[in-house]
Amino acid sequence: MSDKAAIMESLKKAVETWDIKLAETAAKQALDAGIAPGDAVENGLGKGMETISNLFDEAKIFLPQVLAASAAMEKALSIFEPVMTKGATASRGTVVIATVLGDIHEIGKNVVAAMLKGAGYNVVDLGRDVPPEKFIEAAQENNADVVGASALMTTTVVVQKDIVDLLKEAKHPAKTIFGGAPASAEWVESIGGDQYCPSGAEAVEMVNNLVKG
Ligand code: B12
Repeated sequence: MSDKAAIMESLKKAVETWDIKLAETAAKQALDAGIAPGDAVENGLGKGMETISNLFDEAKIFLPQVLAASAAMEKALSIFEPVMTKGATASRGTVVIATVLGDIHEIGKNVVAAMLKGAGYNVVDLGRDVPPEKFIEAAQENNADVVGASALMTTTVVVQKDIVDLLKEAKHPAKTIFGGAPASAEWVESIGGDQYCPSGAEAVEMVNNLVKG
């Protein structure tokens, strides 16, 4: 196995075995080996989280293990984040982003926020469990070009529609981009949103297109 493949495997394994120490060392190794943080997140840590999702779906593991796996992923992300956001000039536009009301899943949103910062966007991250009104207030206060919202549950994805409706009501020109497991291109189209985004890897290009278009 090449060094890179071995490091990717360690990142995956760190999440799968909720090994915070391994997450830390593998993340540092990835940076030393010149692996792009986005690549490490999507193809290393992200693959580990896929395993965790599947095991959870199959009831082979339970919430405490998912939480532990999340902690390992967050440790590695905390090492990648400064590198991902370094050199950002914050001149390409402003993106307001958060996880919607009732939903505390924030790993995916954090990955996307870091990638957008790294690509030179001014990112206003409102956190998680954020009411739709707050997205609109932040869009107005910051003259946002794009509003992004993450929802990971079938019960919370409906809040994405409230965001579109409230932006229209406020006549705010920001474009919208939505992600998370229960969202889809069809869903985003049905609520009058502008873009569905399935992964962090595609987020920057999609936001670039929204800002241009
Ligand atoms: C990790 C996890 C947790 C962690 C979250 C830790 C944290 N700090 O975020 C913890 C343990 C806390 C948790 C709690 C719960 N969870 Co949970 N969780 C997951 C799990 C396994 C993985 C999510 C994840 O982090 N993935 C990794 C990231 C990198 O991927 P991602 O989120 O998909 O994001 C990427 C893309 O989707 C996209 N994207 C996402 N959002 C956005 C937004 C924008 C703007 C853009 C551009 C792109 C984008 O880009 C991201 C980066 O690549 C999912 C399973 C799944 N399939 O999603 C269940 C899952 C979402 N959870 C679920 C449930 C039910 C819960 C709980 C209700 C459990 C409980 N009984 O308490 C609670 C939720 C409480 C609440 N009110 O929110 C269910 C939801 C089912 C449903 N109804 O739809 C799932 C689907 C598991 C399952 N199969 O049952 N969970």
